[in-house]
Amino acid sequence: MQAELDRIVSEALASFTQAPDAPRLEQDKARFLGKTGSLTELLKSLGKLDPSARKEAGAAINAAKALIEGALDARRRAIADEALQARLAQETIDVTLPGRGRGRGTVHPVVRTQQRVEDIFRSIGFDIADGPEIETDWYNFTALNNPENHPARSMQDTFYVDGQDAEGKPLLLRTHTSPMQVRYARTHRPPIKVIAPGRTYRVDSDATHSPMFNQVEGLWIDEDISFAHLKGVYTNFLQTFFETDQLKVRFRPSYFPFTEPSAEVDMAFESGPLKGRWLEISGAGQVHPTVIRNFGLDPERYIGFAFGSGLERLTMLRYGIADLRLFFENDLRFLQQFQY
Ligand code: 2U9
Repeated sequence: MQAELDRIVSEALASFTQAPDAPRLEQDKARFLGKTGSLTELLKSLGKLDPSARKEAGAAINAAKALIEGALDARRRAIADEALQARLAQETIDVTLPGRGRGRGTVHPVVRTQQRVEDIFRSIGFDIADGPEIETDWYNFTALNNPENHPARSMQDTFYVDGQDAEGKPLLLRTHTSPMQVRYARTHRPPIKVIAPGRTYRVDSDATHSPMFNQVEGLWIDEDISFAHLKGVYTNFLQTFFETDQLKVRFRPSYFPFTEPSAEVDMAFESGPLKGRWLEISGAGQVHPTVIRNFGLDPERYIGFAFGSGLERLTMLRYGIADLRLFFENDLRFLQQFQY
C-alpha cells in the first residue's frame, strides 16, 4: 500500500510540475483526486480491509492526499503568478510620462473683437442683427442710396454670384453689413437701435486689403437722435473697447451716399506706443432721408445716426498687430497668443 501511495504521490508531483497552464493542471488533478482518480480508488478499497488495517491505511492515504493537494496549490499559485508577471511585462506603462492633454482651442482674435463690440453695445440697449452674406442689389446698394451707375456696383469692386433676384438682377456677396440693418429696420418699429457685425466681401487684395473682411455697423433711429448722440455713443464705445479714458476722438467732414452729413472718425491715444498719432477708425453720419424712406419710415419724423468700422482694424489697434494677413494665415503660433 505505502509503495503504491509513494508512486502516486511522485507521479502527481511530477505531472503538476510539468503542467504548463491552469487547464492542464486541473486535468492532472482529476487523474489523482477526481471521482475515478487513482487516490480516490484507493480510498474506495478501504472498505475491504479489516478495521485495524483500515485505520492505518486511511491515515497513510490522507497523508498522501495532503501532499498532493499541497503540491497542487503551490503549482496553481505559481501558474497564476507566471501569468501575472507575463501580463505586467507586456503591459508596461511609464507612469512618469506627462499626460497627453486635449489642447484648448482659442477664439480667433477678430471674433473676440466682435464679441467685445457686441457686449459693449448690448450693455447700452442695442440689439444685434444677423443676415445673409449673399444679397440682392436692392438691399446692398439701392436701399443705401447708391446711384445706379456707382462704381462700387462694378464687377471690379463687387463679387457677383450665379442666380438672380425677383427683379432679374444678379445676386452678390454683400460689400458691407448695411443690408442687415436695412432688413432689421424694415421689420422693427422705432426706436431702432441695432448693430450688425459680420463678414463682407470686396474685390480687393493686397497687404492692407483682404477680399473678405469683417465689419460692424451701428444704427440708432428715433424721433430725436442727433449727431451729438453719435459723438457720445461712439466716443464712449472706443474708450470702453480700448479700456482707456486717455483717448481723443475727432469727426472730419466726409461723404457717403447713405449719410448726410457724413464724417470720418479718427482717434488718438494720449499715452502708450501710439500716443498722439491720429488713426482712422471708422465712418459715420446722420442717416440720409432716402435711406430712412427705404426703411418704410417718414424722414420728416425719424432721424438718427449710423457708423461703420472694420473689425480687423479695431483688432490690430487693440493688440498692436502690424500685418492684416496674419488674421487669415491660420498660423497657430500667432493665434495661440490670444487666450483669454
Ligand atoms: C444703414 C445706413 C447707414 C454705415 C456707415 C461708414 C460710414 C463707413 C467704413 C468703415 C471702415 C467701412 O469697414 S470699412 O471699410 N464705413 O465709413 N459706414 S456710415 O452707414 C449706414 C449703415 C447702414 C442702413
